[in-house]
Amino acid sequence: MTFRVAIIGAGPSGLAQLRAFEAARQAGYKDLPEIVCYEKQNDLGGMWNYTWRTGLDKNGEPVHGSMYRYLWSNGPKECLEFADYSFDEHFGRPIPSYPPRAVLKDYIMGRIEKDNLRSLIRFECAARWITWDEDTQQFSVTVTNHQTGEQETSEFDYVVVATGHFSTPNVPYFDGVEKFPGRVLHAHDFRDAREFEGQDVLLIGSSYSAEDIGSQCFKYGARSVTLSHRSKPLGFDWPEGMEERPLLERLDDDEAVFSDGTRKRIDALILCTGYLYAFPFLPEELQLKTGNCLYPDQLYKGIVFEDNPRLLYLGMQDQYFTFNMFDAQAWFARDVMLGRIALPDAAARRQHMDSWLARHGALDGANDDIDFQADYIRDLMDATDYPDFPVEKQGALFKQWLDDKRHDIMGFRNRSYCSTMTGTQAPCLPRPWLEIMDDSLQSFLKLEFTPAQEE
Ligand code: FAD
Ligand code: NA7
Repeated sequence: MTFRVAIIGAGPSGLAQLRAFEAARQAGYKDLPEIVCYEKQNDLGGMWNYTWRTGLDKNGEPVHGSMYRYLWSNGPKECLEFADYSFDEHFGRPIPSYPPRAVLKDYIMGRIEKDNLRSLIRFECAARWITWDEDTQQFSVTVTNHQTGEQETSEFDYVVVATGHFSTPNVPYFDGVEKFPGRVLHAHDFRDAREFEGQDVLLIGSSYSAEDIGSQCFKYGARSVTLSHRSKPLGFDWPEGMEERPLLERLDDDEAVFSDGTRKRIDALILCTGYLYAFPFLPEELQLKTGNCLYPDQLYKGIVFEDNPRLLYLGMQDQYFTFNMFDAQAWFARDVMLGRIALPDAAARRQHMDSWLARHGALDGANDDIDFQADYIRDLMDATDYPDFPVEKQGALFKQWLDDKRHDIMGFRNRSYCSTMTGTQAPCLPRPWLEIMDDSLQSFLKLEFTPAQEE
């Protein structure tokens, strides 16, 4: 009898799951499940589906999107390329290594449209509540269908949670914030750097969001950008007008007071303080509980939920690798659901998780992190027929990327890399990234890319 799979979310992870089953269909696999993918937005692409909205969406659902205008890929596209759908295939010619958001969204959508997978997605259907019935061995999935205004409940044998984890903001409190006269927002609600033109902006945090939103504000004309860190500074050689300070201690009217006693007048405060994992549609016993890390506990192979192996999570790791890691996970999850990969018993799964967690605990720095995530992907890939790709070479590109950033934080996006999938050397942008203000797909594709220079 056909079994049923619910996928929650049509971002890159959920789409990878759809694509994995489609690849199985095209390869002639028998006994494929009936699949329904529920997506609360009105289009696919997840984070890459830009929205100007903040707060609640038109249906009253929390806005998922944390991406902003003028966002360009923060890592080389060669490290996220799908093994079964290259950039060359999609664009028909080589493009530079750091494309803007709309270009990457176009690439993600291309693979899905090619296979006509859109029809499997139920848009504007927000997962509301999911329960597991021990007797029937099925999940009951209730969604609010905002197109009809009705709640719908259906039964499924497997649930794949692919709802991302960079959407629910972590918002710490700082003394004096309620009397601060300027704008206070979390990175989740940041949309357009031009809003801060001519302003003195303070960002809290020292990770990707602080680095990139700070750079955006600088690029689009902020008077000054100050980055305040809790643990350690980003440590880049920032251009004049950008600086790092220790943690914000309090706000004294429009002055920020830092833990070293220094002060700075500011116009706006942007909290780049990360995100919380949130699964409000799951009962507590099915919720993954973790902070942002490379190997969340409770997930065998980083995917299969410990207490209920019919529940699968995709994309829950902190991410160097993204799209092709989600693919490797989705192919593995698919083969678990198809019974092609037999799960070991609970004790063996626990032991396996413990061994990876021990290794995770011993990681020492970004290069180790990259190797760890590459090994994780290799482990998954070796278990399925996802097209083998040189993930270790992509790891080497990531290490090069780290060096490029250290060398020139405002110029690293001018660099170009060679695709490990096709061997294509990416061309360069015709002008430095810092001077290209328009990030639309149309204007990007009209740029006259220049051949990469020999090193
Ligand atoms: P998401 O893309 O977050 O998609 C989750 C989907 O689930 C969404 O469509 C959402 O609407 C849906 N959903 C959520 N709740 C429900 C519900 N209850 N019911 C139904 N549907 C639901 N990665 C890179 O590779 N390069 C980058 O340059 C890069 N930049 C980033 C910049 C920002 C600001 C952020 C926040 C992330 C960035 N990332 C980047 C990482 C990004 O998260 C991944 O590339 C990717 O989008 C993760 O895919 P996902 O499908 O796991 O999650
Ligand atoms: P991250 O990578 O989870 O980083 C969160 C940052 O916020 C990190 O530097 C934290 O400091 C800092 N933080 C968290 N809580 C606080 C408090 N209370 N006070 C001060 N600083 C705090 O999230 P990002 O948003 O940067 O990146 C997430 C994704 O978005 C990523 O994949 C990008 O591609 C885009 P810590 O270093 O822990 O001391």
